Amino acid sequence: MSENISYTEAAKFLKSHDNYYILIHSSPDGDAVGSGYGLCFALREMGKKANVLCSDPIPEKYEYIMKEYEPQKFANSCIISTDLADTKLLGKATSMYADFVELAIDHHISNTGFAKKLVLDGQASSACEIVYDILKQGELPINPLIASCLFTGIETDTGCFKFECTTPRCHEIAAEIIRDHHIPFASINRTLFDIKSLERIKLEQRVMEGLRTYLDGKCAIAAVTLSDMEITGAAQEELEGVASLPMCIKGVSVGVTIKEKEPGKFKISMRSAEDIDVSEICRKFGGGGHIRAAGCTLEGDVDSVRLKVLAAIAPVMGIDLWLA
Ligand SMILES: [Mn+2]
Repeated sequence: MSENISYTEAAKFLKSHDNYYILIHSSPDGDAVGSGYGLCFALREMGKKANVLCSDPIPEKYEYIMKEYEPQKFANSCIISTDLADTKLLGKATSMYADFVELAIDHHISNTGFAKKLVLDGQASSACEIVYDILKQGELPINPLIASCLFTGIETDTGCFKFECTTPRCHEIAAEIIRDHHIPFASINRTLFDIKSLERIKLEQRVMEGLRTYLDGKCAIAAVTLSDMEITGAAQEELEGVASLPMCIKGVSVGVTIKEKEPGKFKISMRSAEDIDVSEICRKFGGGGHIRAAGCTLEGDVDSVRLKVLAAIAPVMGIDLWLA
């Protein structure tokens, strides 16, 4: 198990080493990208060497971050992670570092304690929020580029300050960032939340067409198969946010998205609007996450996976699946 350390201890740790590899989870989202690269740029500002390692390509929309990044060459690195709850999420290309993580910075209460030291705040909206406060409390550098990175993760993990995890602190940090660093927030917002590729729009159309409600209309399930991806030409990294589509339907309190990752292997994303703890449901399938956003992996075909998921959700909602 990890030793829990404070933000100031984490800042001290970051000052005390020279070369860093920063691990983030595969299928990187805004918080993984923002916290990983934000921390990387801060370490470089401190005169350290640092690279971010991710098993998957970084989605194109984060180009405003990636255009500032070149990998550096160095040896003997100290391995740290951000936004990584479990080393199982590392993916193939970085899984060899799983047992060597010195410091994890995370906001998932489900963090498995894989790192020697852990900064964990389950109340924080995002890993970016924690990285920001570590940098602030440790008086470490924050420049407009670092601020843009950290703003990104706070925005994406709070769904633009809409989700339950949004706190006064999120708004305070956003305010500090806008006041002190003059980041181009309007253009970042448009890039993150408004602009979609034509392929993604076509994929959304297909997903919406296949969207069905169950359990008295309280549960909605959407599926994205490999053939949907092929027909529309959408790339895997363009799937971010698809998981929120089933929740758009009035009356739905659990939204499920079934994404085929490889033939017969499905990533399940669950979202809930009310007091239903979807992380509890996902844990039954070996997954985890937050109360209102969680995930797991299931094998089979779309229909059998759909049934498995429904069978797990129905009792939690107090509905008999066979009568619904
Ligand atoms: Mn996160």
